[in-house]
Amino acid sequence: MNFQLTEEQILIQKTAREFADTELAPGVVERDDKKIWPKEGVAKMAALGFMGMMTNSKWNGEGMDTISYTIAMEEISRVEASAGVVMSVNNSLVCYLLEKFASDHIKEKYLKVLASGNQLGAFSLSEPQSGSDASNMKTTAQKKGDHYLISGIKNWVTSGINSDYVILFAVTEKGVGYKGVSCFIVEKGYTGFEMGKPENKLGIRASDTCELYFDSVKVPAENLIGKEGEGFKIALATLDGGRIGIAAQALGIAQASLNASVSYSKERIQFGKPISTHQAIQFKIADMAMEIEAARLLVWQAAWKKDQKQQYGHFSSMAKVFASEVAMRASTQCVQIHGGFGFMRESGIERLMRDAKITQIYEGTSEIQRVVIARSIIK
Ligand code: COS
Repeated sequence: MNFQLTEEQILIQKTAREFADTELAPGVVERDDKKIWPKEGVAKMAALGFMGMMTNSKWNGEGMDTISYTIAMEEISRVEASAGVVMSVNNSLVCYLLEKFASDHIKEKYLKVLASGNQLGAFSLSEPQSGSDASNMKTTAQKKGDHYLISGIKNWVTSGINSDYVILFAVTEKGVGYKGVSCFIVEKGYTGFEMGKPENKLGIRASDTCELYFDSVKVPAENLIGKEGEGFKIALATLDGGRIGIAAQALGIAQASLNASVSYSKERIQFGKPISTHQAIQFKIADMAMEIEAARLLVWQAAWKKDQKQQYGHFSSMAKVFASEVAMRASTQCVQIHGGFGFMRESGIERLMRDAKITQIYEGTSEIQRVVIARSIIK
């Protein structure tokens, strides 16, 4: 067993850390407050190769391992979780899915521009009535010769507004449950495809989330990914990897909470001495540090198992549920340590707590992760 990062992984960590601190940190509180999409940050992440990190260089990706991806995700999300989720969706829900399941024609046409970060992808599974019960969708895709006609509504789509292409799941055969779900790639310009208004969210406010409306949208049959009826398994297999990215995002938020808590507690004087010398604060910091180390090991283990091509689905669920709960606890304690100052918008501290919350919800709630974990154990 070797806990040492490789030279390449250390370089990625350094690059992502410096980039986040110098390029993302300025304006992060304002972007959150005013819901300003991190356009320049995303463009620079693309230039650094962060938008298609695990995709093979044949398809314009960087061909890196999943551990490198989690390291970069942690560093980006430590500073701006909104930029982190844009990166995460493009890497692990869009590029990964296309590389693993799509035809070479689709890879040539879409994956190359997505993995290079020149264009951006979104992943659209949930609907108003189907979140955790994901196969219970109503969006339909009817085959008509050389194309499909797609109709329905999708919601909570991250990057729904700023993306160029959307991975879309729709029912091609009714009455057969998950076996009737198929996967497509859909272009923004297609007639009948409209976006809703940006949602007003608790956290990750600089990222965009919206509903998508499909009114008899004509999608070429060649845009089907995999075979008809394989869509649900494609979605779940993709989410197995996506959840590692969200776990790494949660880890970044937790680490930011610890860093801020340590530096503030050394400066803040109460009862004649820095609050870091009070045991009440020390115990909070000790708990945060301990839990973050444990979360990081779970995240890296899940990533390692994926790279080793071992069964990793329930390990990614463990990493996500644990890291997201650690992020929630650490960010709440961080606000507590900062007291009244931490409760103020301009402090940038309460943002950590608001951003942490979504990591317990998207790409499968903590409850769903526990279902996945329990099923893998009680077989
Ligand atoms: N990868 C590939 N296939 C998988 C899989 C995975 N990780 N997990 C399950 N499957 C397969 C099953 O083996 C089954 O196929 P067979 O009948 O051939 O064996 C099929 O998929 C259906 O599985 P299952 O019966 O377990 O489906 P359920 O409806 O019970 O759903 C959960 C399972 C709840 C785990 C799933 O619906 C889920 O993850 N929901 C959350 C969705 C989500 O994350 N939404 C967020 C949207 S993205 S922001």
